[in-house]
Amino acid sequence: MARLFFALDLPARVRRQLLRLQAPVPGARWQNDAQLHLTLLFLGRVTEQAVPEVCTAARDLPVARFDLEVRGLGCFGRPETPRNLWAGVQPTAPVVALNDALRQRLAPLGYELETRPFRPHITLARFRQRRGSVAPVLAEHDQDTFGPVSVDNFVLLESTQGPHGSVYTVVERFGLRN
Ligand code: 2AM
Repeated sequence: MARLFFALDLPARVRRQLLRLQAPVPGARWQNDAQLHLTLLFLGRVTEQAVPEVCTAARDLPVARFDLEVRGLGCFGRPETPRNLWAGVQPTAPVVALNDALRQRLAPLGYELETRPFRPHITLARFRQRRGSVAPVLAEHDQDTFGPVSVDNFVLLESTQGPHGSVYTVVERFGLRN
């Protein structure tokens, strides 16, 4: 079994800007450089035999390349007891369209896809026990911009557990239309 999800990776200069936010917040497990990404569609556990059909389904999507800006911060949960601190992207519409296109291709294969509305975000820190407040980080940085992203491809990533948290490995990279 492989734990798989589709994602956008981010240019080094954007990752560098995001990593500068790291501050000593109690309970925070900050994502490292190699862990920063934007999840497009989470599949969960997929058998090794099914990986080729997942890749086939994601090839040649009818979606054109687009430009984004990584901008703004938010959290899931209340700022005083967050689950997750994240950076946003603008505009969100092309990312939502890419999520839709992937869902249309993957749903017929029988994967149980997330039913909650898709909210594009880049997780910056996770909070194990919901004890650290991100209110000061939000107050200082929630209007910050972290740089442009020219999106001409996306990836299927496999997630495994390493000694320092999740390790993501590219299974396949998929181009978008010009
Ligand atoms: P998160 O960053 O909001 O936690 C690898 O775990 C990636 O898949 C992460 O970006 C994570 O989102 C996302 N993910 C994990 N479990 C998920 C689920 N059940 N539904 C949607 N996305 C999920």
